[in-house]
Amino acid sequence: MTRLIFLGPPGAGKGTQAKKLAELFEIPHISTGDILRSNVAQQTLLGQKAREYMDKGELVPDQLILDMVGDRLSVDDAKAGWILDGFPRNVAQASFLDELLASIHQVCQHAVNLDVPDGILVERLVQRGLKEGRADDNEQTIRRRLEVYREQTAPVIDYYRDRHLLVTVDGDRSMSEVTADLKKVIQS
Ligand code: B4P
Repeated sequence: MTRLIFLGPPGAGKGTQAKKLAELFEIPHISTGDILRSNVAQQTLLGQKAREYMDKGELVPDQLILDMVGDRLSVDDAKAGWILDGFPRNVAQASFLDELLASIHQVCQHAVNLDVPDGILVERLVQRGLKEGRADDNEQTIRRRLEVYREQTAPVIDYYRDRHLLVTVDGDRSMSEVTADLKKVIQS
């Protein structure tokens, strides 16, 4: 069964690839960033609280994220598999996920690390900011998101390496080349 975690810095292509693969394998694409942005757009209480962190490029506090993920993984469609995109983003979230999966008798197949050099990441996100007007895609916030990634999210890579679940894929290639490699990972 396909149950994947997508790791990698902001702009590495997690959202782009997770969407494509979830469609191909007919499983839900669970993006904590998308869920948060939809809460911000609908001005829910969660959205109002999350927005101040997102706009600064900081992680939204764990207590707001963990229930959100627990609720989403308990929806019926997630029984057929899932791709988690943007979660876990720190070691506390990773260990929460371990406990959650054990409690619902599921295991993760792989944690995929999409590897892309910093210069390319900034370029991609600045371009998206110009095109889509996302509030956190301006250069100052992008630099902070990269710092937060190095401080808090990069240790999650070691967490999954230690558990022999880590697969690293070169994300600095065309979208279709990256997709082809990820398909191989899923089918391995
Ligand atoms: P996310 O929504 O997860 O955003 P992201 O890390 O910037 O990556 P995204 O998936 O959008 O970009 P992608 O790489 O696909 O997080 C946003 C914010 O939400 C965080 O800063 C945080 O505040 C909060 N948050 C989310 N999850 C959280 C959690 N678990 N805990 C706490 N806070 C959380 O693509 C980027 C661009 O590159 C696109 O324009 C795309 O078209 C382009 N691109 C992709 N692949 C390419 C390729 N191969 N070649 C050229 N361009 C490519």
